[in-house]
Amino acid sequence: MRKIIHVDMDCFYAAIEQRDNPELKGKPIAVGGSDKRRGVIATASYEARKYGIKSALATSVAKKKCPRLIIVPPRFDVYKSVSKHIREIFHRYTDLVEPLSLDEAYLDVTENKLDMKSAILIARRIKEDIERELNLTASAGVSYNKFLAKVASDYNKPDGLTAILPEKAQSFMMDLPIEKFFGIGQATARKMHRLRIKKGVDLKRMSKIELGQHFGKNGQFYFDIVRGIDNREVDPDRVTKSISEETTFAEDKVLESEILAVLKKQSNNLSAKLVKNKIKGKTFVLKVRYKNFETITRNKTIDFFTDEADHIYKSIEKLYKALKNEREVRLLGVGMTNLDTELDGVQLTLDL
Ligand code: DCP
Ligand code: MG
Repeated sequence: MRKIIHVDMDCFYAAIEQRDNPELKGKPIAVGGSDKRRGVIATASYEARKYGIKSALATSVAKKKCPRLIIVPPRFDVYKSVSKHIREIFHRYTDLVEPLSLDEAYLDVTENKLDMKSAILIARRIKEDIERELNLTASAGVSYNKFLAKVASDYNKPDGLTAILPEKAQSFMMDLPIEKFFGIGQATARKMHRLRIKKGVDLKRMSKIELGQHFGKNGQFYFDIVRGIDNREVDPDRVTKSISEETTFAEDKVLESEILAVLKKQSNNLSAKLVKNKIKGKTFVLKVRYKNFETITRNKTIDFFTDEADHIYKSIEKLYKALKNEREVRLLGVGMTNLDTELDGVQLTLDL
């Protein structure tokens, strides 16, 4: 039986800003772009979350929800250095650390550098290290696989420490809303709700065949996960899974010719990034955010890996034209996933 910990910092950017500026403590703050520049919120303090302020919300909308919200511009250098420090802390316990983003990571502590038996104790020590050395709090989850560890860290935020022991996993899962299941995003959740799947218990009633019919390959994964089965390993060499270019406009764009020109430029930039990092990919992603902040993505997979701007643009152009858009667009993005870095096991540090 493995011992997996998932650590996730609380209100990461916002907590750092409140730590470094006492005037912001106890107040509703959000880190993000200014409403004057059509910015969006990266994250919000707990005081602000009460008003429904959350990641990806347009700052202008956030200010309407909470007029005394304080908007703080991001300081990515500081977040990166904090991130580096927490990773150093993780590595005191194990080198099997798989970062998922700046503020979260999986650790496999089945065997660990301090020969500690209890993963719960290790999680507590990590939280204490973080608090003492960085004056920030993290939430941790402990279990026997990645999925359960992640669900556990989210269970009691902030400053939480939750363990899901094998004998408790089943009952825990039955009550879990399906939105919290790994890999189930908003669209899948809506589809599940239509099928009257609301919680783990409903999901477990579905046969493997039914799930396959409705959700394809992912159905198999959901079938396993609701039974507490997740054999994914903690992979310290996991590389970036996607790479993208995004632009938010100062003024909305409607003209197709103008939009395609932007997409072409983004395809060129993306290609340059891919070439620079010696990466190729085969799934192109188009992202469009409309004036009303509605955001859609469309993707297309080709059967070979490429880094060429022409290949990228040709697919992106088709995807865009298929939208038959006449709406005002505030943001465009071009991205690539299904990268060949997932094949060769070489760790890449991307400077994005
Ligand atoms: N972030 C972002 N845009 C998003 C989501 C997150 O820029 N759409 C950034 C800001 C967050 C950080 O990534 O501080 C970590 O993301 P989390 O989802 O872990 O959110 P928080 O750490 O802010 O809050 P929580 O306490 O819920 O983990
Ligand atoms: Mg976090």
